[in-house]
Amino acid sequence: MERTFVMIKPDGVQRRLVGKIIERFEQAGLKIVAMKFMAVPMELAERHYEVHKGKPFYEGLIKYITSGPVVAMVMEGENAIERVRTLVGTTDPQKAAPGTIRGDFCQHIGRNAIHASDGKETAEKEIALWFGDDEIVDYNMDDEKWVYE
Ligand code: IDP
Ligand code: MG
Repeated sequence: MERTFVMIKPDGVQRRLVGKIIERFEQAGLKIVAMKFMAVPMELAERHYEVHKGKPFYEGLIKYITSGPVVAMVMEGENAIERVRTLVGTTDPQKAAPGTIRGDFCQHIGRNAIHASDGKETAEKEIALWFGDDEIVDYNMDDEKWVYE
């Protein structure tokens, strides 16, 4: 089982898409193991998007992500990192496939509603950045024997 960090960005919250977005992951058989609704402190935003520092969209990105509350989550499942990225769709919603979250709900690369970790190392780093160990819940999902062979 793999874990990945997922965040519904401020536009997702403001556009009342929280329920619809979470539903996609539940439908796909992913398991929520952590979740919180929060404003993003500037320092956390800067650390989260550290790799983009210096890029032309960086300042706007930090402004965007700190502009309103977000929903931060950890999802668990087989191959969860790649699975979640597939469900989310490509960065630019104009190029995102229909059926993906960004493809179905968004129009612009600067307002793409959701973040998901892009690899094993990033997932580990982001989960530790956003959640304390005591905020991640280990539990058995009752339908697991029907979701996995
Ligand atoms: P990702 O979210 O699909 O992993 P990244 O390339 O890691 O995409 O970029 C992080 C975030 O920065 C994007 O989700 C998007 O919000 C923002 N971003 C990336 N490129 C642009 C751009 O060209 N204009 C505006 N915002 C951008
Ligand atoms: Mg990224």
